[in-house]
Amino acid sequence: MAMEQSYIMIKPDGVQRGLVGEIIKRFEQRGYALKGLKIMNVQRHLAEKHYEDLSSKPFFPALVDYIISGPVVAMVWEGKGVVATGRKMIGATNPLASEPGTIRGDFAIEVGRNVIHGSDSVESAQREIALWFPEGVTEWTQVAKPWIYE
Ligand code: DAT
Ligand code: MG
Repeated sequence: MAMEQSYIMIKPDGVQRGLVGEIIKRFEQRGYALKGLKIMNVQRHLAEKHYEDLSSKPFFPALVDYIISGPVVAMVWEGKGVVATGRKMIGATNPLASEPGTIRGDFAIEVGRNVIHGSDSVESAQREIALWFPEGVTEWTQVAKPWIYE
């Protein structure tokens, strides 16, 4: 059975602030496997599509402007429970409500500059991975798996 995957994206503020290594480190150390990784400038239509469920919200235009304001790091991480656990590692949407120890709780203050995106369900993860990685992701086997999974 294929392992669960999540779409994780370091937003422009996270890239500009030099948090890429720190964030990758946390997912690697947890035991998850990196299957897709690229830095890219985001076209407006891609940002709008990614957040299409929020298009009626008053903050939608500012959200899209923020996502296209600089390069993002788009990633696919794989492993047991990665969607829900990734969300826990990321913290609450509003960083002021994020627990210390989470990425937003350690590195952010404002909801409009909250450093990182993580898929909120397995279904959204599949949609987002198809959207951001239409070329597909890298197939490789994590040989450390028997030391991470029983
Ligand atoms: P999350 O990123 O935690 O999945 P979301 O999907 O509800 O949160 O919203 C997507 C992004 O939109 C979020 O990371 C920051 C922005 N956002 C959400 N709620 C907001 C609000 N009330 N005011 C301003 N920006 C908001
Ligand atoms: Mg969301």
